[in-house]
Amino acid sequence: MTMANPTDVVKTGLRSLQIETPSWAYGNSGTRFKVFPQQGIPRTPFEKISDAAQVHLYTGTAPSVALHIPWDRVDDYEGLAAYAREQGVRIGAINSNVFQDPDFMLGSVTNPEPRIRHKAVKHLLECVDIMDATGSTDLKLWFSDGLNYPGQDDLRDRQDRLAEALREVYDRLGEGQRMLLEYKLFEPAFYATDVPDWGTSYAHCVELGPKAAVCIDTGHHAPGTNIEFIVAFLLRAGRLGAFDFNSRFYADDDLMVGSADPFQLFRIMYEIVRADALAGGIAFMLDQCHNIEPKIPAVLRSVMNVQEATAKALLVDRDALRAAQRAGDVLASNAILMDAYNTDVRPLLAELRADAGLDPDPTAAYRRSGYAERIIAERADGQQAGWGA
Ligand code: PSV
Ligand code: MN
Ligand code: MN
Repeated sequence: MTMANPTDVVKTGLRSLQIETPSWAYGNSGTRFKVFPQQGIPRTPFEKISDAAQVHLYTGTAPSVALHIPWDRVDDYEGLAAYAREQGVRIGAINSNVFQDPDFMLGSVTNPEPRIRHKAVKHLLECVDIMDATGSTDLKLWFSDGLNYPGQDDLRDRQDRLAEALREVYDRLGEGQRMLLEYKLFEPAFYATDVPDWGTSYAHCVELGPKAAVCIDTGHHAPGTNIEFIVAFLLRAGRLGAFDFNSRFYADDDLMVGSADPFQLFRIMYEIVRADALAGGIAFMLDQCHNIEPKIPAVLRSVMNVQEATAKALLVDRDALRAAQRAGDVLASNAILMDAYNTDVRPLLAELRADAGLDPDPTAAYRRSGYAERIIAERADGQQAGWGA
């Protein structure tokens, strides 16, 4: 039997890869110390979509944009979805926000007070209404709920309240709609978080039913966590629903994916390729904020970083690897993986873009287009929309 041409394997795989960009990546953002305002920042959700469309225009790989409610609240969601289509993209996951209203200081869906829990669930149900209006299939849930001090509240009761709230929202999901439950080890709660790890998320998803799946945010783990193990486990269990890609040096840094540890990103993408899951219902999203770098070029870079890691993962000679693994040949197995990782895939990606009628260098093409200058001039007045609004 002849082996398929590796270049064809990579190109076919990459053509099926789609990366969703987040509306909040295009707005001003910062740390708890400072938000650095930039020029040309979108003033409305429509302008965020227009910026996201630029990323798709030059990469051909980012056809959807995630919304965050209430940051992206509009009167007419059907109109927003129609505008997205006109721009050549679509609305992706609807991200809920039950972490900024002061009522949620002691928790949202796990709050000891029923009135507050009801308010949180009402917001989540509103997000499903927005999915109906926009045609989005994914509801993304991240809860900041947790405790700062031992004894502050009952750990087990909070799990019961969480399960009850999730059930109410899950039962409201329509045909083809999913719930993606994100976990995070710590922050803003420091002693205990109500959904701290993939195991907790997974257990709730299994209890809920097949429309619930885990979202892995790559920045939400303890240092040194083997994320590709989590990926492999959840894929095997059929419960990996989505990624929130970003990079971290310390905690939830939300830096450009593939910038801090490209090797980790390769290892993650290898598990995806190994499971033939590149085009199989996993939402590959970015969850990033570009505080000190220009937004659209940073998102372009991020999309290209995921493409490069995926190309390298697709280059792994899986037959040879399996044979070496079965033979117990430790060094050969490792070498096969590293050979793929150490390949310069940039020429191949340039070729792939040229095949698709795109500029081989998306960043240069974007720079030449004059879009950046145009939005700086057009958006000189008005308030920026978005982050923390
Ligand atoms: C907070 O940690 C967070 O970064 C989560 O990762 C969410 O996905 C994101 O905010 C948007 O709500
Ligand atoms: Mn996230
Ligand atoms: Mn985060």
